[in-house]
Amino acid sequence: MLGYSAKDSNELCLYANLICPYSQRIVLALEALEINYIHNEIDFVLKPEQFENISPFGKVPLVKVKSFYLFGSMSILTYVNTQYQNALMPYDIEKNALLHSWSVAIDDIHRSLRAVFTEKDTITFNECIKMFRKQLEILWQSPLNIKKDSFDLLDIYAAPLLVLTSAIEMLGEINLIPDEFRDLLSHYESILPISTIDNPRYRKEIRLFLIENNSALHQQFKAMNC
Ligand SMILES: N[C@@H](CCC(=O)N[C@@H](CS)C(=O)NCC(=O)O)C(=O)O
Repeated sequence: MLGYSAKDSNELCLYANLICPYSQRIVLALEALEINYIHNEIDFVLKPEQFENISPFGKVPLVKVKSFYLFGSMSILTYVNTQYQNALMPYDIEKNALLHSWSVAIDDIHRSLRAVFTEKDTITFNECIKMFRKQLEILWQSPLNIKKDSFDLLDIYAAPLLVLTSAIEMLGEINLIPDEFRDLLSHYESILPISTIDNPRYRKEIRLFLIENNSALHQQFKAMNC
């Protein structure tokens, strides 16, 4: 725990959804910094009209800071990090630039995971899995060295991806995570001060998505659109 207490924490208001990995990044950062915030859970199927008015693309996460709304997990994390003395990532021009490159790559890997999730054709599905695993292997070679004991912004980007992948893998009985990631995954699960990681509801919801195609959550995943 880094032990920050925000002077203006009461003003921070998060619009998020528990199953959205981008929202989980923000929750991770806020919890790591012990920043108080107001959580508004957004239903993807029944989005509140008021939310559509404040979110330019109707997506979560969205954060209200003072009098403005910030969207896009990357922008929100950058803001939070700079606001709290770079506690999640010491300021260093080259390192920050590299982090940016790798965080964009992680977003691409999320898109590949979604393809694995949604592909119906067996041959294309197998190709998607191959591509996804290859991308994770490349991520493992990240010059920012993802295999470390501490916890910083790169972990915040990578953790929700790995945890979602692991849940899909476990419940869908497919092998998605290269072996070298196994320790890191347990590491994330053990050190991250976040309810989502161990949250039985999170795992249950993914199970419902995979097993009960008619579940309300299935509708949420279909509407998740990320
Ligand atoms: N690039 C955005 C992606 C956000 C995103 O795709 N959010 C999805 C959920 S994971 C969403 O809100 N989908 C609802 C919609 O598009 O209607 C970020 O990093 O925050």
